Amino acid sequence: EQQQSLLLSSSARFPPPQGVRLSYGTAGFRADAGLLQSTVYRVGILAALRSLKMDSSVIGLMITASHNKESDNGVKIADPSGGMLSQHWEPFADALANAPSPQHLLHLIIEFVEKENIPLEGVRPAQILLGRDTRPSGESLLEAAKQGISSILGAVAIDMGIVTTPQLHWMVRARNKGVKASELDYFEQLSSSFRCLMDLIPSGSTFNEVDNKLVVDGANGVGGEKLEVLKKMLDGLAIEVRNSGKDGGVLNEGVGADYVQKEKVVPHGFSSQDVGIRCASLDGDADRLVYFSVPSESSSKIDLVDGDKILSLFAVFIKEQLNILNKEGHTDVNSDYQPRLGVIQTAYANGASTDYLRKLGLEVLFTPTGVKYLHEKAAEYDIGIYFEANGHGTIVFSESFLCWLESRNNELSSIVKGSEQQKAALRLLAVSKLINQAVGDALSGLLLVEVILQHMGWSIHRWTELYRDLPSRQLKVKVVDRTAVVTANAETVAVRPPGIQEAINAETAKHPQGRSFIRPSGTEDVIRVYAEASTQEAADSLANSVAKLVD
Ligand code: 16G
Ligand code: ZN
Repeated sequence: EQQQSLLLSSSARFPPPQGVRLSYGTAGFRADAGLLQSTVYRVGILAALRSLKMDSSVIGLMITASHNKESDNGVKIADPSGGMLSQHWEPFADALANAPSPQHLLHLIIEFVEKENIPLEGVRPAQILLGRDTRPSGESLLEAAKQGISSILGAVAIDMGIVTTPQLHWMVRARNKGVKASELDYFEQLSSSFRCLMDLIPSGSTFNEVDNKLVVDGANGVGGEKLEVLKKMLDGLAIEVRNSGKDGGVLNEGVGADYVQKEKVVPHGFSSQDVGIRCASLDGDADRLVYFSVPSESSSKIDLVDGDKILSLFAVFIKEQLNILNKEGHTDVNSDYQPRLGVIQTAYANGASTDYLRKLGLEVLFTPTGVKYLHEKAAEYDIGIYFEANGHGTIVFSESFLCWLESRNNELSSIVKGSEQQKAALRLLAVSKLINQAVGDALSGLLLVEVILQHMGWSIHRWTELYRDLPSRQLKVKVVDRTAVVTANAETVAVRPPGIQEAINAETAKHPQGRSFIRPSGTEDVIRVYAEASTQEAADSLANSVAKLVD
């Protein structure tokens, strides 16, 4: 009774915008910030209900539009594990966001609470951690989220302030595991596991001191400012942050991982002075990371090191540690456990990366685009490494493997302390602490890249040369109804409209090493086209002819 009148009165203050239909897409709701007050308010309600449903575990609510332009904003939910909101709740999120009136909203909530058996009384209060990126609109949207949360009786909102998306996911996960979860705890975990990996670098490593410098493009967002803090806690790595947002640059404008990866040109703040230097770029909420270098003084082109190559670097390192660990030697009961290592990519992965990974003997799987699909697949392995070409990815370790690794480490240290095998075990344990287990995290990914390069003694050039990317082209085609395209097999095949896949196949067959696919975007009203082939001209021409088929 009291609950119902509270919901009615408070939702009346957040009328939904007229004539727009929002959908909880691949990465939550995203739109022009001016349209989002009511949506964020309602997601606040949803977060509180989700917490109650999950035995009052902590839920995360993040206000960000990632790499979108500054005037956009968005909101998404982190589940108790720190992962994405269960897909099974997405239709409810859509319905809530689009309910036309307070009465409709209330009705939806009552119905859903009943259907999902959500306990509203006699349980611990719902708890929600709130975070936002640096967008100016974040402040008032945060207020709307708080109002939504407090319209569920007893629900508690804890504001973490301006944080990266992965920081908030990490904090949610940590809190639910009962460990300390402040920003300082996050920084301490990253810096101490980084130090541990640095201390375990083989003494013969040929890493060149001049290679020691890293320049990072912070996209004028939250990542740069956090990295400024984190870098002071690190030894053995010199980081210069540019585009930290303090020098007047605009968020994501000519800067950031999305720009660098799509345009393949130097971001603002970088120039021919940086030839040969190892550079990295974060996106607006620091959940994507790409590397690049400037090959020559005469052009603004870059050599891009994308998510596929970061994945490959991680895979090589992890595989090396597993090999050391499994070396014949001491025969004891525990040593014959064979951890399952899986690598997860999407159709956007450059074909050359997939070939390379398979030649290393790795099991490579594909899922549709979107972190929720990749993460879920990766979690089926003892060690699952996933990356999107755009730079979002991480390594997830199973609990059972980590337990086995702990006990293996103890055994090994009682046989010969400091053996190569024990070091490999320690390295894997440190990686599991350094790399964000909840979601892709540019800051933790960056530290892992850095320590692996030092471990291998590799320059960025050596890393780039692991394999050579096939030339590729991405296009988008504006369409009236993007749902007309339906895909299957991890988006590699278009099953609708009828006949289109045959036509794509016919175009593809004209080009050596050709590959092409189309898919409806999850974030924009467009059909995306991807093509790769043995030359840039061929990739461009293939993309163009496939785009014509869509039009
Ligand atoms: C979102 C996804 C990203 C995906 C992109 C594709 C998350 C956290 N983010 O940004 O993984 O690559 O959408 O966008 O899942 P598109 O559907 O418009 O191509
Ligand atoms: Zn992002």
